[in-house]
Amino acid sequence: MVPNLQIRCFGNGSQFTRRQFLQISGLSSLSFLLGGCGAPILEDVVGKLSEPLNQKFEALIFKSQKPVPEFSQSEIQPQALIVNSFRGTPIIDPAKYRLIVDGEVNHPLSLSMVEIQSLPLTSMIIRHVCVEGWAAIVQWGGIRLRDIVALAQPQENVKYAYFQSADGYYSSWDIASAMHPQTLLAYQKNGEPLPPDNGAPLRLAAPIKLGYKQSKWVTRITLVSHLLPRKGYWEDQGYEWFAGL
Ligand SMILES: Nc1nc2c(c(=O)[nH]1)N[C@H]1C(S)=C(S)[C@@H](COP(=O)(O)O)O[C@H]1N2
Ligand SMILES: [Mo]
Repeated sequence: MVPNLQIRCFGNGSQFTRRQFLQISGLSSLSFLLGGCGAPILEDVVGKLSEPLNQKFEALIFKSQKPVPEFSQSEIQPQALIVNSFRGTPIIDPAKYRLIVDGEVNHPLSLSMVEIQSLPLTSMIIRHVCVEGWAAIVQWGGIRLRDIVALAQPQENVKYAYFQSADGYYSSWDIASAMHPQTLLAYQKNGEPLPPDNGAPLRLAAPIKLGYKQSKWVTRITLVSHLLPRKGYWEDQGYEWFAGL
């Protein structure tokens, strides 16, 4: 199924086994799928990991990006997250939903929620901050965006990620922020399945950017080397593009 068990580590000449690489990159629980003879639904996707990531993205993943301190369970504010949607809640059939990952990548992806939910789950309790003057401590559960990006095999020159949403919303991020270990594509909120109003089936969640960068109902991620003229729904109306916290 996966013939290439060695991944060459650029730069220092050392080699990682496939299992070591998956552990380091946070994809360790995929490794059971590699040897299993059951029904590995991610067989096609996981097979792509047999190829080395390019040097730039290996550096982004291996370099320690400073994690933002998280809150405790008792600090969650279940009522504080105000639904903020510019155009209401789009109707999405989770069975038909696909997340498209394309652009300057070697392996464009089209992933179902079943596939996404078989990837390692990360949970974090962070503060969501909206420029309109409110904040909420929320627990988000989902997959690290960096794991999805790695599966798509981005080309070396990729510098930005564009996010398109089912309601017509759009935004763009610098690639370093997108690869941060606490940047998630979330499908859980406060331990429950993500409600439609909060972006189900899949939304961005991260403690490093303001609320308007955290696109709900994400349907397409496009990885590119240049920032396009349309930067984001709010960004194009004068809101700051980087919007870091
Ligand atoms: N697709 C989409 N994503 C969006 C928005 C939106 O209107 N559409 N609003 C943004 C803003 S301004 C904020 S503060 C958060 C609010 O998330 P919530 O509705 O889950 O509280 O979603 C962000 N993501
Ligand atoms: Mo917001």
